[in-house]
This record gives sequence, C-alpha cells and structure tokens, in this order.
Amino acid sequence: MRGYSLTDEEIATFQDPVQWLRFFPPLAVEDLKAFGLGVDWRRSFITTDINPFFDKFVRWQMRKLKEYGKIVKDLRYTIYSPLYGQPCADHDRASGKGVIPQEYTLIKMEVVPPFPDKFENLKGKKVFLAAATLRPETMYGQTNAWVLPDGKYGAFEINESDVFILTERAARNLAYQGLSRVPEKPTCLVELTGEDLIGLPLRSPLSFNEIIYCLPMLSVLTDKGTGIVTSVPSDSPDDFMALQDLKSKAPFRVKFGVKDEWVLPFEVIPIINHPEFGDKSAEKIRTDMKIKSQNEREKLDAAKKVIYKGGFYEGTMIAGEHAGTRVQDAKSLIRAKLLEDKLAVVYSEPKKKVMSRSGDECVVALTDQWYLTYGESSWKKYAEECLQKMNLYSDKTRDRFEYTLSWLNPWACSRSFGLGTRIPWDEEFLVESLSDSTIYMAYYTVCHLLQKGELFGADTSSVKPEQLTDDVWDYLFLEGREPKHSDISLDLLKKLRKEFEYWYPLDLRVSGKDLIQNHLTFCIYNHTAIFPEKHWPRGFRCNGHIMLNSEKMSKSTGNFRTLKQAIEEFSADAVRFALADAGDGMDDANFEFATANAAILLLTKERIWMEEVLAAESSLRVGPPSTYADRVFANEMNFAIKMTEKNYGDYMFRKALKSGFYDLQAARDEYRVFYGSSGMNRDLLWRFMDIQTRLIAPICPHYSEYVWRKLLNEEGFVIKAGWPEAENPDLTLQKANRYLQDSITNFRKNLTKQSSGGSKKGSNNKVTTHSKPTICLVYVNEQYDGWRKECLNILRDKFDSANSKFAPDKEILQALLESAIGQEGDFKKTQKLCMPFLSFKKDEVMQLGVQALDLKLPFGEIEVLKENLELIKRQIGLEQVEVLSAADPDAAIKAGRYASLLKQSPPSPGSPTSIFLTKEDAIEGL
Ligand code: A2H
Repeated sequence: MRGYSLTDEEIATFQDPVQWLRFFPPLAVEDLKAFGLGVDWRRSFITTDINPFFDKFVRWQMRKLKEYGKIVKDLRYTIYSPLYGQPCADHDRASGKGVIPQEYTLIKMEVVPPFPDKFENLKGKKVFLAAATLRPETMYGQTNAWVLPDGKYGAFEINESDVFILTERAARNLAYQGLSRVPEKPTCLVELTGEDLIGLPLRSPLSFNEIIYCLPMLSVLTDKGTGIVTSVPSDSPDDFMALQDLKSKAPFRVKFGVKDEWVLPFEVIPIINHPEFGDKSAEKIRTDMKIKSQNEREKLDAAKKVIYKGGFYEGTMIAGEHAGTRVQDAKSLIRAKLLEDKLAVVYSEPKKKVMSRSGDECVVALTDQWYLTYGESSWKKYAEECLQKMNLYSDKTRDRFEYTLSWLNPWACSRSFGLGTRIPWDEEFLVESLSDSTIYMAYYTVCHLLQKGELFGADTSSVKPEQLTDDVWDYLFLEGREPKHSDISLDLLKKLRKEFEYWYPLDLRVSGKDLIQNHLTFCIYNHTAIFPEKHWPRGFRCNGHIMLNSEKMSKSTGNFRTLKQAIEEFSADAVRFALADAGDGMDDANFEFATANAAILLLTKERIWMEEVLAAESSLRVGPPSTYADRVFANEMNFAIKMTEKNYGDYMFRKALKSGFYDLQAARDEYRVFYGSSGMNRDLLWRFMDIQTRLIAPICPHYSEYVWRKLLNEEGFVIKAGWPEAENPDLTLQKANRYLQDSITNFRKNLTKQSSGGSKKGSNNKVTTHSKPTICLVYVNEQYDGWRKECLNILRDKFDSANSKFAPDKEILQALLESAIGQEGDFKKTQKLCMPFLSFKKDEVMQLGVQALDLKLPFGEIEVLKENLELIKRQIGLEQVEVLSAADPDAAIKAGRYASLLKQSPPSPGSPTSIFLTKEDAIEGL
C-alpha cells in the first residue's frame, strides 16, 4: 500500500483548518483521495474476459476446481429468469436475494368422471387436482381437497394425456421442470375459478376414503404451491378448523353450494401419534388453544408451529404400511413410492417471490448446469474449519456465517450469456459473476506487476496474458515448481511470488452484511479448495448499511448524500468523524449531520485551546509531574492509548473515537478544572497534545497533520510518527479518581438538598435560612461489616467464577438461614433486610466483576479524600471540609442535630455520607 495519499504541498495549503474545514478546497484529486484514504490504486482491475490477465486467472481457478471435483455437471432445480433464459443469481435479482427453491410433492388427485360441463374441453384426458404438500406421509388421512373459492385456476396440459388443475403461476414453474406438454410454455385448456372446482369428486392416492370432495377454504394462498391443498384434519390445524367450520355452520355450506354429503360423513382419521398431542393432534391443540374458527390466523399459526415440529421429529406412524415407523423415516419412503407409482410428481418453486433486474418473475427451472458443489459434506467441513479459526469481530456475524453454511447448496456457476470468463472446458458457457470473484484477493497481490496500473489489462509490456499458463499460476500461488517452458523471466516470477507470499493469507476483508450469504461464504469455500490451510482467509469484518439522520438513505426522498457532497458540506475530517461515530458492527450505521457539525466545532475549539496553551507556556508549572491530579491525568492518557489501540485493532471506530477522543478530552477537562487557569504541568500538557493528535489521526488525518506540523512543530507526518508509548495503566488509581469525582458530585447534590429542606416535609434537619452551611462533614465507612459482610461472604461462596454465575436464589437463601445472622431470631426480618442488598450486589458483579464482592475498595477512601481536600472545597464552594471515619464513635457527635441523617443513609464502602453545617451548628456540635 502506498500509505498516505496527500502530498506535502497539499498539507501545506491547510494554513487555517477552520477555513479549510468549512470550505474544503476543490483539490485536483479523486473524491476518495480527498476523503483522506490511502489506497494503492495500482491494484484496481476490471473483471471478466475484457481483462485478459484476469481472464487467465479465472480460467486457472476454474480448472483447479474441476480437477479437485468441486465443479460438476448436474440436472438441478435453480432459480431461473425466463426472460434471461438462464439461472438468476443474487446480483441479477431486483428482489428476493438469497431466496432458494422450495421442493414440494404434488399429489395427483384424480377428478372422477363424469366431468361437469365446464370441463367439456378436457374429455378423454386424465384430469388431476395437483395439491402441493410438504407432508406426503399424511396422505392416508385425507378427507377432502381445498381451493380458494374466488381463486383463479386453469387446466394445464402436462403431457399428451394428463391435465393438472392448478394456478397459472404453478403451471409456469412446472413448464420449466419438464412438466408441460410444450416445454417452457404452459398451455391452458380451460380457465377456472375455485367455485368451479367445489364439489368435484376426487380419487386421491393413499387416502383411506375412496372418494373425497373439493371444498372451499379461505386461507388458501394462490401465490404458494399450486393453490390446491390436500386436507388432513388429523394433523393440520388449518385443515381441521376449515372442515369443522363447514360441518358446524350450515349457512357456510349454503354460501358456497357445498352439499352435506361432501362434508358430514368425513371424520378425522388418526394416522400419526404425536408424543404430546396424541393421535388427533390438530383437534387436541385446537381444544387446548380454544380456537373457534379458521379465521383466527394468529392462533392457528402458533398451533401449527407447535405441532408440526413434534409431529415430524418425534411422531410415529400408526396407519398405512409404515405403521410403527418414525415419521421422519417413513416420509422419504412414502414419497419415493408415490413418485415411483406416478401418483405424485416433484414440484419446486422459489421459496419467496424473486424478481430479476429486468423485471420478470423468476421460476424454478430444472437445468443442466455446471455446479460448484457447495454443501458437499467433506468440502463443507473444511469451510467450517476455516470459519471457526477466522476473526469475525462479532458473534452476530459468526451466527450469520454459520447459518449460511448450514443451508448453502450447490451453486450454478455457469450462464449462457452476459459478461464473464468462458468456462475453459465448455466455452459455450460463461462463469457467473459471483463465482469468478471468490479468490481474486490473491490476484490483488500481483495485479500491479502484471497490469502496470492499467485497469483493463491493455498494457502488456511487463507480461503478455498468454504467458500466464496454469503452471505459472501454480508457481505463484501454490508453491508449484518453477515453470519449465515459461518465457517470463525467473526474476519477475520470483518477484510475483514474493508479493503473494508477503500478503497472503489475507488478514481482513471488509464487506457489507448482505454479502455473507454468497460472496463471503464462497470466498471461504474456494480458498479451502484451492489453497493450503496456511493461506486460508483470517478475518472478515462485516458492516451494516448506512442511514442518514436515523432514516434510510433514499434518493427519492432526498435523504441522500454522496461522499463528495458530504465532504463539500462538512469537510473530509468532519465526515470521517461522524462516520466513525455512526456505529460499529453489523447494525446499520447512522450518519448524523449534527455530529459532523459538532466535529467541526470540537476540532476548532481544540485547535484554539492548543494555541493558547502553547502561547502561555511560561505560566505553566515545570518539573516532573508529581501531584495527585498529575498522576490521574497521566494515567488517563495511558488508558486512552491502550484502549484506543485495542479499539482500532478490532476495527471498532466508534469505540476508538470514544476512548481516543471523547474520554481523553474529558480527562484533560477534568485536569483543567482541578487546577483552574494555573498550576497545570507543562510536560503533561505537551504529552496530551502529542497523544491526542496521534490518536485521532486515523479518523481526522487532515486536522492531525495540520496540528502536528503547524502547532506542534513536528517533523514529517503524524501518520508516520508511530503509536505513542504508554505505561501500564493503573486501574486502582482510575477507580480512586472516579470515586473522588462521583463523591464530589454527590456532595454537591446533597448540599443543595439539605439547604432546601431535605427530603422530608417539616423535617427538623432543615438548615435555617439566615445562615448558609460553611462546613462539610464527610463520613466514610471503608469496610463492610455486620450483616453486609455476612451477605458478601455468602455471595462469594455462591459465585462460580469459571462460569460467571451465581447459585440459584434458593441456595443463597438457605446459606443466609444457616449463617450467624440467620440464626439471630426473626428470619423474615433478616431476609427483608438482606435481600435488596444481595440482589444489588449480584447485579453489580454482573456489571463490574467479582471484585464488587470485596469488603473494601482497592484504595483508601479516607486517603483519597484527604489528599484532595482543596479540590473538594473548591468544587462545592465551602471553606471547611472534614473527612471522618464512621468507625470513630466521636465523629457522629460532630454532626450535632443532623446525626439522624447518618442513620438514614449510613456510609458504606464507595458511598460516603456528607452532612453540611452552618457555623452555629458546628458550635452546637462541640
Ligand atoms: B401440508 P409451507 Cl397434514 N395455501 O400438507 C395454503 N396452504 C398451503 C398451500 C396454499 N396455496 N399450498 C400448500 N399448503 C399447505 C398436509 C400437511 C401440511 C399436514 C401438516 C402440515 C402441513 C395436509 N394439508 O404443512 O408454507 C400444505 O399443507 C405444514 C408444513 O410451504 C403444505 O403441506 O411450509 C404446506 O402448507 C406447505 O407450507
């Protein structure tokens, strides 16, 4: 990589960052360069056979995959665009990305002659209602068939003799699966509606009822399956309720012209034993869930979920020739027999609607194709192994990859027209464009030496494409032998190989979350097939999509900015700042204008502050940092350096911005507050300016370079200055300081509260208005004792630190009962006293770790408060502050008439109690 992309001259033009930030000068560089990106553009290239170098690479890749048995020719169900006349992969889809085929069994329910008048045209044909089912093993229990009364159907010619009645949509899918008299063209002999079909007598395979009838059901969908559903009321709650409605509601039968004899004689037939719901599971769950009609969709959907799972995985057949067999095992046997006996056919359709980019609705076609055998068990194992070792930066991302590996099936990698490299052994076909981009990260490593920066591969002065034979690629990427007959110089070959070996394996590929389900998973698969394990990818970082001011980016609503526009509006660094702040991980990031505007102000304010400090150097304290505040500030800087290094390392930019900018700024501000306008240590401030500039440089490079060179008078570039050194941060000191700051905030709040009369109305603790408090007594209890100590001991005993879990509450309660305080009499009272503390501490452990159970804080509270008395006085605006130990019996006396406050809120480790006195009060207390 070339590194930083701005020249010295460009940097030097940024005399005034405010001007520059507001009016970003139209630099004569590309937008991305203006954005401050360091990119090695020489590695850019065009894919497909337009680029002869890349073409050679993909041909080699394809031949390797074929040689290893990863590409095979097969007849398979594929999502297919009739308009394109070929498979329609994700990137060719306008909608329905990631949708795969769903396979059904089509049950051929024969219409028993004589046919009604409408069927005039069908005379002499075998006519079937074709019902799509996922549960062919349930066909013994059929009682009828369902259609949607006002649904549109047709009678379509499947072959010379058979006609299927189904929706036009299903006929279209079938036509691409070899089930249409005219291939790829459904021919409809009669157009029908559901009403035309009601009452048709049917002979259905496996059914114990010899004749069943076609009946109306209102929940039948015409955009799923065939729009014809076979009814098995024993095991399908939908079927049960619809049949029940027809049986029990005569007006309903009348409405659809349903005769009694088509419905009333048909009883539920037990066919499967469900471990939980018995032999008539649909009826049982309907009773349990009190479902009253087929219109209660939500309840029915919930019921279906519950019983299908159990019925399928744990159910046992109790009817038919496989009685006694588990449903899981019987299903495939029954299906195979139905298909063999030609009583059913296989039907497949897109699981959800898929539209191609050209606007036609895709079908599932049975096509003879070259396939990458993704999903094949031994290959999948390697892919899983690779994934397991990869750094994915978030559990959510890992879940998505694991899910993709669980379902990813063979992938059609060829297509018949479009752009792409030809399949080397079958030149009629092209390599589909997701399949030629799976290991091209290896090509990046050598691209610049082959193409010499020419995108299209037109510059052949280094190497001629035809010189890139397979043994050359083997030598470069697979540690192959020196190619014998190559006329590329050995020097160049070695150089190319060195580049590859320098960069590979790839540490990181960054991409959108939408590519997990194809491109990125393909990348894993292909690497494991072609490269040795040491060259498998090591990390993917997936990001979400970007939102603008909490709303989706959309050109039509105007909520939209190009990078260029954003840079012009806010400046490059403010855009980068707001992007870093927009969010980490796979959640959609949110770019806020307010943040970008705030960034301009923050950076400007910071620059002005630095100028002031630099100008006032002589007024600062010199010598080594020595005070408490010095130590705290130095420590916070060490924290910022370490945390920010980690956050950048994890590609967590929002976190890096927090630790490397916001937190560091807060530490500096606290330091300023500590000393007011004078007394700050010069060396610490200089270190701060240096560190702040380096830590923010990756996010705001232009600003940082300006500060580095112009304000800090450093040589060279900040991005070349390296990461600052840091001593190990002192966690105890940081905690002590948090404690100090929180305590001061609480003292201030208490002072206001006590001055305005306390919490209780009419309390005699009210400070008289004529004199304001001038004295603050701070009571500290450094160590838990009494019942609290006992509780903490119990919790420590009941905490499993290996699993970060507490024992169940019952056990903790038992331990309390058996403890010394539990034995002291009224246990109910003890319980009431201890339970809130126990649960408070349990929560604290989950947030802060097991040290929350310590009896003491890791630092001396009294010591910290005493060391900072001046600060406390200044911050709360009182002349006198006394720090007292709650353990000292004389100390309480000092509180005088406020002593009751000590009882109301006694101090505990980490929470001192403050009491405020007027001069008169103090005299009383004496
Ligand atoms: B199943 P999935 Cl016993 N509209 O068959 C509404 N439902 C339809 C449909 C359509 N156009 N096409 C098919 N179906 C039903 C039997 C069965 C089914 C039993 C138990 C469960 C079960 C008898 N009816 O399906 O949305 C068909 O009913 C639950 C898995 O593609 C088909 O299988 O998953 C099922 O929905 C297909 O549903």
